[in-house]
Amino acid sequence: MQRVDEVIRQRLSSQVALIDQISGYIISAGGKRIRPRLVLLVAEALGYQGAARFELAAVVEFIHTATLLHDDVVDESSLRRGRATANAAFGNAASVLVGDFLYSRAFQMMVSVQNMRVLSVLADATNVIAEGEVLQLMNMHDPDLSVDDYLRVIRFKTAKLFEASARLGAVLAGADEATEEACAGYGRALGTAFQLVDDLLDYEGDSHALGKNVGDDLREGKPTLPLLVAMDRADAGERALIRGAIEHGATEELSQILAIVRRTGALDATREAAESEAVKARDCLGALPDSWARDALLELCSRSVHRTS
Ligand code: GRG
Repeated sequence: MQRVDEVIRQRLSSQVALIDQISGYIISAGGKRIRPRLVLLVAEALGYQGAARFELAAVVEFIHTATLLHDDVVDESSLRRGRATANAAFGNAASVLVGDFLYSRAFQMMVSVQNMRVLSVLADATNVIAEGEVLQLMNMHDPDLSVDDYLRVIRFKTAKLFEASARLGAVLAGADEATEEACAGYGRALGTAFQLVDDLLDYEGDSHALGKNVGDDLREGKPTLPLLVAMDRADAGERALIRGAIEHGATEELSQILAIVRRTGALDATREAAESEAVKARDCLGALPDSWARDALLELCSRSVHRTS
């Protein structure tokens, strides 16, 4: 990961001062670097030791960071990684454009690996991520969203980059098709678990630990699994309250709705859904030979479900 950080630092540079400033601002705030870890661990587990793994690990972190910059503009978020979001600090236009810089820099870097499969995996992944975000936009303020449609959004917007990261490790290692698909399946299930927990933490998390504001989903009228389950289990009056909050966004009813979400066991149900995705992810790892890297991939499954940030 130190090598990945070196690549990130080198490739961030631009002659345009504002790009250096904003991309440095968001990248230096850290982040968990889970997606690059997936590239490195899968490559390691399959015996690939070449330098392209560091480049591709940095690529997925750049793509992730570009999506965060864009997402915070779309959601009008003000806190990320424990500090003011780039849009709050530098404005929407600068955030979107520096997101574009990181995204296109990622494409320059992936071309340098000179592997058509790598390009194909990343081109498909970024396209699906953008589709997921547009789907989510279309689902805003819709209290009748089905659980399947909700799951589709999180598979697209979040799980796809996890899937691509794990798949890239296998592609670099020249794995056979079945092994590559198992790695991709691992990433997809892990990413789904990760986003389910993200949506859970928006209700039960702690803003300080998370480094971002809790309650934003409800304020925005975003129908995520905790709300969908709570609506299903609540009485008629409570259901009407939640429907109204999704339709119009809620600020005053926040604590009342949180109490309903807790009482109906919707948070436990969301964690159980994440747990069952983590089990799927674990099962996929049966395709990898025993190694410390495989053990680390296994550990990521439980960490993703029990995380607080
Ligand atoms: C630029 C390809 C491209 C698309 C733009 C805005 C957008 C379309 C996509 C946004 C997708 C998105 C932000 C999904 C949420 C993913 C998520 C769970 C982010 C938080 O990830 P962590 O917790 O963050 O890994 P850290 O800070 O630890 O890196």
